Amino acid sequence: AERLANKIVLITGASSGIGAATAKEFASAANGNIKLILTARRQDRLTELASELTKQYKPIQIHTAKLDVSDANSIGPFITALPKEFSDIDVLINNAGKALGKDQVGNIATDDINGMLQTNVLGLITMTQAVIPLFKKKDAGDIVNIGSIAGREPYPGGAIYCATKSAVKFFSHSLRKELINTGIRVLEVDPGAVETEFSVVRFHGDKAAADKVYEGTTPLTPEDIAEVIVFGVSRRQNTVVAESLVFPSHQAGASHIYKKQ
Ligand code: NDP
Ligand code: 8X3
Repeated sequence: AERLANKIVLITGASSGIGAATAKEFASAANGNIKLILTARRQDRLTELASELTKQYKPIQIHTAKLDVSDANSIGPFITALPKEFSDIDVLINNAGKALGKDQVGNIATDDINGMLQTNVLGLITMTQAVIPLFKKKDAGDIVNIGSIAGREPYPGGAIYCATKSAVKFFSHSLRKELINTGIRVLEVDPGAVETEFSVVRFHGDKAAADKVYEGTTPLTPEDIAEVIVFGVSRRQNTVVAESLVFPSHQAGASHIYKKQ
C-alpha cells in the first residue's frame, strides 16, 4: 500500500471488465490513498463506479472522463486539459481494447478492421506518446499495456485481433529498451480467457455466441488480472514485471484451436 500511496493512475477502458476491476483493486490496495482517472466511452458507467469507490475508499479522489481512444486526435488535448490535481500522472494502464468478429481474411468487415487497429494499436500508441513527456520530465512512471495470449499465438479468425496484440507486444518491448536509462517501467500483461464483455463485444452483442466461448470452462475473472496488474505496479522500483502471461488452469495456449476431424 505504501508504494501506491498518493499515486495518480490513469486507466483506459475503465467502464467494464479488466479496467473496472483494476480501478477497484488499486483503490483497495492503496486503502483509498490514491487518485484515479477513469476513462472510457460510457460515461454513465464511470460515474457509477466512481461513486461506489468514493463511498468505499475514503480519501480516494477520482476524475472520470469520456474518452474514445480510437479518436487519436482527442488524446493529446485530453491529457493537457486534465484538472491540475490529476495532471501529474504516475501510472498509465493502457487497457481499452477489443476483438470484433471472428471472420477470416477476405471476409472481414472494414469497420471491424479499423475498430480493432484504431483502439488496440493507434489508441494505445497515441496515449503512450501523450504521457511519455510527463514521465520523462520526472524520470519516473509506469506504463502497463494489456496484450493477450492472442499476441503470442495467433489463431484462424483472429488475424486482425492477433496482429493488434502482437503489435502491443513489440511496441512494449521497443519502448522498454528505449527507456532503459530512465526510471520509467514498461509492463505487459497478457491474459488468456477472462469472462468480461469481451466476447459480447466480439460477437456484436450476441450473448449466446459469447457464452459459448466459456462453456464447459472456468475462465479467469477480471479481478484475477487486476491483481496481477496491481502486483506489478507495486513492486520495488528496481523490479520490472516485464511480461505476465496469465491463464485459467484449463488453458495452455490460444483459446481457439481449430482441428480438422
Ligand atoms: P470489456 O469489453 O469488458 O472491456 C473493454 C473496455 O474497453 C471497456 O471499458 C470499453 O469501454 C473500453 N473501450 C472499448 N473501446 C474503446 C474506445 N474506443 N475508447 C475507449 N475505451 C474503449 O473487455 P475486457 O475487460 O476483457 O478487455 C480489456 C482488455 O483486455 C482489452 O485490451 C482486451 O483485448 C484484453 N484482453 C481480454 C481478454 C479476455 O479474454 N477478456 C484476454 C486477453 C486480453 P466503453 O465501451 O465504455 O468505451
Ligand atoms: C482474448 C483472448 O484467445 O479470445 O485476448 O483472443 S482470445
